[in-house]
Amino acid sequence: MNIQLLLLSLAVLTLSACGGGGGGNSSSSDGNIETTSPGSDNSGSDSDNPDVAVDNGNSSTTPSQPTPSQPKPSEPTPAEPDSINQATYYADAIGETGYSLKTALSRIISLGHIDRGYNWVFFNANDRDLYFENDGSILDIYSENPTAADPYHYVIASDQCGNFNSENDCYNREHAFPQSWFDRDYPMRSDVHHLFATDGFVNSRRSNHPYGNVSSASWTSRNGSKLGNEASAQFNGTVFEPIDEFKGDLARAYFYIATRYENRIANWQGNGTADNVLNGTANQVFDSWHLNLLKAWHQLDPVSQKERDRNQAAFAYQGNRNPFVDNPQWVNVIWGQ
Ligand SMILES: [Ca+2]
Ligand SMILES: [Ca+2]
Ligand SMILES: [Ca+2]
Repeated sequence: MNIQLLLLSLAVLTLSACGGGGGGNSSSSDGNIETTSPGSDNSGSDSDNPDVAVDNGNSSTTPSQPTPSQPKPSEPTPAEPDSINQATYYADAIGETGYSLKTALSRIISLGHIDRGYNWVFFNANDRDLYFENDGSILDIYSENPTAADPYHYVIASDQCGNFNSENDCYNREHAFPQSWFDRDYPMRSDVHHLFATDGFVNSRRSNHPYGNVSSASWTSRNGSKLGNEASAQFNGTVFEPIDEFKGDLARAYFYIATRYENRIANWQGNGTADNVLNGTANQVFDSWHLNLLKAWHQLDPVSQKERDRNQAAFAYQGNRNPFVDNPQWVNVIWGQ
């Protein structure tokens, strides 16, 4: 235990010491938002921080890059350091409830957050299938089939987008909370807690539509992710519905965004189509229809080992955690039943 705590501390110190690469300076303010050309995600901005790509590669505490078909490491599991962090990392939030808890958590997860820049390092190291096929291929929430063979697989790095015209052309990075909703600003744009490696084409179909429950699908991806009209009468518009396996993952990413960016998110309602899900407040943050949906998805799809591992890897990488992966009960403590 003590050795692992020491290693964690060293990891954070190491990240602090070499964190100069912050990518908030990219010149990619081209005005494009993710609704536009499919290839826009992989414009020049991806390669403008090569130094960041190098500096993380030799961190021994970042979950190492397993080669395909390598079994999951068995010795010090990520769950162990997690349990240490419960007592120390969240100490200042103990005793808080309601929106005061959210504010306390916001301070905690903002304090150590280092912007590592917009690059591929984290995704190629951590968005890997060690859970379903366990083959080390990209774990793509928009093409993974948890109960059967996947429709296609992506090889790390070599299958990065690239241009695409259909599914299975290449993978890029999905901003679960669309970039246009925070004006493509940093550190949100590079915050790995809401970024996921996904098929480029499905990503472009999702566009900046809110996540929601589809009543009847106008389009369905090969793993069953759907595009169509929202089923709830509270929202009249097109939504994107991921498969059940990843609904909770995405809901908890949204609760993270609401908490980490509590001091900014009330001002985002006018950005792009953000008004579809945001209510312009710093406390509730979301419109009721969307809050109810996120809470329902959070219950439907509880925290999995994949999320715990990814949260630990994100902590090692950018220095902060998703509190709702560590403490799922805090969703109700903050936003009510
Ligand atoms: Ca898979
Ligand atoms: Ca599968
Ligand atoms: Ca899940």
